[in-house]
Amino acid sequence: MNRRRFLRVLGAAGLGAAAAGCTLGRRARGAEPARGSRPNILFIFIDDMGWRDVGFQGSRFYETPHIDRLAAGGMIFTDAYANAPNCAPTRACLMSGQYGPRHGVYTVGNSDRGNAKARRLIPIKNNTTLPTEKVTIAECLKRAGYATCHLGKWHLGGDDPTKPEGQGFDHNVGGNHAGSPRSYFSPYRNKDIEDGPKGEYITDRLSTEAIRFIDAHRDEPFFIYLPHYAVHTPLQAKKELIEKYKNKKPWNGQGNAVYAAMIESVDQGVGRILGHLDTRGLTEKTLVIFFSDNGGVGGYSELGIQGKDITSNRPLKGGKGMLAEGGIREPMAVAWPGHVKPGSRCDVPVIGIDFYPTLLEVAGAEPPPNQPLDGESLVPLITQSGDLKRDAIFWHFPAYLQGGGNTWRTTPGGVIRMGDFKLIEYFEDGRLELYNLRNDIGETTNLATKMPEKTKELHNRMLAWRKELGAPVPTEKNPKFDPSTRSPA
Ligand SMILES: [Ca+2]
Repeated sequence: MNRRRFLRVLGAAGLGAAAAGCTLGRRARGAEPARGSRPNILFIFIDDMGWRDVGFQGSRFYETPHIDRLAAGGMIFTDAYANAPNCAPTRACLMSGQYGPRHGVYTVGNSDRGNAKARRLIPIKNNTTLPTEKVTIAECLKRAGYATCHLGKWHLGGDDPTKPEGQGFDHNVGGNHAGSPRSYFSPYRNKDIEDGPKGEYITDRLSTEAIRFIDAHRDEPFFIYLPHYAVHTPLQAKKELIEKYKNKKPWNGQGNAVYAAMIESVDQGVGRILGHLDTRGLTEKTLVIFFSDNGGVGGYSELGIQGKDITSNRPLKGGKGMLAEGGIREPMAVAWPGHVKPGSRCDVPVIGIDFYPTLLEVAGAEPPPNQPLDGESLVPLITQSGDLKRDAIFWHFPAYLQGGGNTWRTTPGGVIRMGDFKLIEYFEDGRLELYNLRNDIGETTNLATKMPEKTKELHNRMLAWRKELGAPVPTEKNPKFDPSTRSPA
């Protein structure tokens, strides 16, 4: 950390601070990057969990005491982002360490979703599997001597060699091309997980599988990637937990008892796994990451988008499928005793592709030789020993995601976050939206016309990035477009 930044950080006070930085307290003892010490890695990855869906992000409806304890024991990232507003592209970026234009996984399924007559453009074709020539983070860790384990939702290919087993995972339970479980209760009707006793709950089962893997590999470094099927639809939870929330007073737009029970099952599993690491004396040797793949399903009705609100990401705007903060900002915490200071917070913008170089660094593993990595290691941030080098992070979403009827969660667009500012460009008409997230986290005031120079600065930076990556922008008009389906932009 340079002196100027250090002084700014000293003057900051956590969430809502005037300058971005990682702060609170002194640096942890022995906080140098642990190259060569090879910690175990436990990556807990929740599906569709919103920024406000856990206690440590302020929810007073959902109860997540174990996740909150994990977060309190490490660093909370307030400005952590998924690489996309939906499942598969975020996962492709996470596994490859690359932005979407390098692997072509931009969205889930087809890029031309929704009513054809309401689409002005022909979107860019989407890849639905992660190309096998990509060297995944699991492959790198495996080569470095880690035992690798995938538990839950993969969503990047269902046939050999695109399944987890073909992409670097020694062990896979439940992972294939499915984006959601046919049933949360056994029998699961999923060929990649053996059914448990009738009525077994898959979230409990995946937590148990993590504990089994820990026991089988306690004497060697392990990488457990635990992408829970929870809390994606279908909304199915254990009866006794649903009861608990039925009469609880809703808070901030959060009030769905079944969803709350699904979150509590995740939390119980986190408690069991962390308790088991304790029992085995492995807590000090394990880096734990908690993260989600896109925003919570909600925030639509207040924007006139047809879709069912399950949760609320307020004060963030919108939810899953949108380029607004509600679609991409995620709850995130990192714990690593002796390296990450308990009770620390960081408001530097970070993004899913950063985990690949982060895990390489902590594991002392080599990067793949011919695969540019677009993220930056977060080790300087989590150990409070330095800054990131980049000036901005980007999203590229050249696809349509429908709401109901002729409404859209998003039309094709691109985003840049640079410092406190965020610029969204919609490709249909070149419309630009500029927000100052530092004082307008809810993206209520578009500053594009009020701040033309700032707008131009961010737009030019995003154009340069697109050029560098060869990011395809849809320009071809859709001959089926019927203007009567759309109000003028
Ligand atoms: Ca998701």
